[in-house]
Amino acid sequence: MMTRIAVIGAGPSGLAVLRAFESAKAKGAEVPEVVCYEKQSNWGGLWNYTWRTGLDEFGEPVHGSMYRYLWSNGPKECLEFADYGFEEHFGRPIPSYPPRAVLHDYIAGRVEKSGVRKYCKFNHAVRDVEWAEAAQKFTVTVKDLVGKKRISEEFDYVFVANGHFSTPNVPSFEGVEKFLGRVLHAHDFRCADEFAGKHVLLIGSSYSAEDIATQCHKYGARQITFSYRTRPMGFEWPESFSERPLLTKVVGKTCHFKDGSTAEDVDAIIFCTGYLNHYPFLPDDLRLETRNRLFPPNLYKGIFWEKNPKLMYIGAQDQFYTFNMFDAQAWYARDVILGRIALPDYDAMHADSESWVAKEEALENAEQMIDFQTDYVRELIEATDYPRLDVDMCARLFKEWEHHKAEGILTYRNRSYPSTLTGTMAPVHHTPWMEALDDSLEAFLNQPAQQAAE
Ligand code: FAD
Ligand code: NA7
Repeated sequence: MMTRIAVIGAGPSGLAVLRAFESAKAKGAEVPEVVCYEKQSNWGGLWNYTWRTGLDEFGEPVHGSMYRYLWSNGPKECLEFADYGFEEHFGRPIPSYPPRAVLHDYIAGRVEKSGVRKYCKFNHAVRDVEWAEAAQKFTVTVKDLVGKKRISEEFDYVFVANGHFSTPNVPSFEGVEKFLGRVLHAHDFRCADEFAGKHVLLIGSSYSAEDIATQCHKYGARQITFSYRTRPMGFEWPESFSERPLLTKVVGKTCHFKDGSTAEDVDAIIFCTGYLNHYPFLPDDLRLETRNRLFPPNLYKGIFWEKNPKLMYIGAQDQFYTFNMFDAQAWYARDVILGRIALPDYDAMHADSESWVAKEEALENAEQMIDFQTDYVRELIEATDYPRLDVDMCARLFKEWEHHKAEGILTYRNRSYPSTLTGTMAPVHHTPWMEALDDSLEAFLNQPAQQAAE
């Protein structure tokens, strides 16, 4: 019987797996049958925007954590697919920080072109994965949400690609239950306009806090207060912003912080406290348990579940690199399945991943973290026929991006970077980010011809 592979999720990670096998097939390899189960009605993962929060039309937890007006928070040049550049997709160079719809169009364009939609079963939510040692098979049980039936099928390999920025991590704080305003997690944030004229408290000091706050400011929030657990972000914020240590209690509309200071008249509290790696369909002995980190333990090459490497995780780590790292992982895993790369035994795999974990634990700053993930991606790419990706140039651009953020948290998105594939410098966007209120694909691509050529 033909080897069968299940992929859970058709976000950028799951789609990387489909694309990897299709690429081998196009070069004449015999490839296994691949079935990709996706609980949403379309592909693109988080980039597939939904206005819904809470439960969806089928009573399933809403996957989407992205919001209106979301623009890429890193240069697109650092995530460019090595086998499908932005210039190829859009027919011309485009600016470096595209809004969500533009990136969704790019992700979809590549897979549409390679004809892999036929492998996707949309509106199918994976409920359970079981491993039978004797038969050496997985049984994957799925709910067909439209057909309203449960289906079980057998597979030789399973890819877990369900993303890990969807299930919110929500701590609690004294008095929050009596707060006289709106309380939500970043996962449920959709539209900054709601907070025009308001004083917003954001708990957390990472990407979500930074981006949701600057968005609220852009769309008219009156005042922004951040509350950090470990350290402040330290950007040069506009005057209406302040950073405070951790929230200790909420009394009415007043928030108290660890240093004894208070924020008055708070209208909304947004928990930007990150997400849980959540795999409710996996049994205890196959399930990764980790916080959000650059090298989760027990995953050989950041991919293979060491106790049963027929189960693979794509995109389970924290990410500087995204789309092209998922590709690098997918190509590597594909080559293991195709017998082109041999896995060592458990002890050797575990020793290898432990050495990465130890290196990760010694990292002290963002530049070191960028270099760490660059080395990781390089190691994967060098082992396969994934088209050449200049990871040293990616690392350089990531570091420039960090500097540009430090120079201006409201202006860094006005910057341009060269493509690592073609060397072409991205054109400057026609409107500075703070003034670009329309995030549609049409508005973004409506770049005056003369400016585009400059
Ligand atoms: P996801 O995109 O989360 O896709 C997972 C897919 O699995 C989804 O389609 C989901 O419906 C499906 N799924 C989940 N559970 C099941 C199930 N049980 N059965 C079937 N299907 C299931 N990255 C960048 O590069 N640039 C950015 O600017 C950027 N901004 C971000 C902003 C926000 C607010 C967030 C939350 C993330 C951002 N990211 C950004 C990171 C983002 O996680 C990656 O770009 C990318 O989407 C990860 O891809 P993925 O396929 O691993 O996960
Ligand atoms: P991250 O990057 O995982 O950051 C989570 C933040 O939440 C981080 O600042 C944490 O503080 C903070 N946190 C976590 N638990 C708590 C508690 N209990 N109290 C206070 N603060 C807490 O998640 P993000 O949502 O910002 O980013 C995830 C993705 O979304 C990313 O890829 C972006 O591009 C968008 P810490 O520093 O650990 O003390």
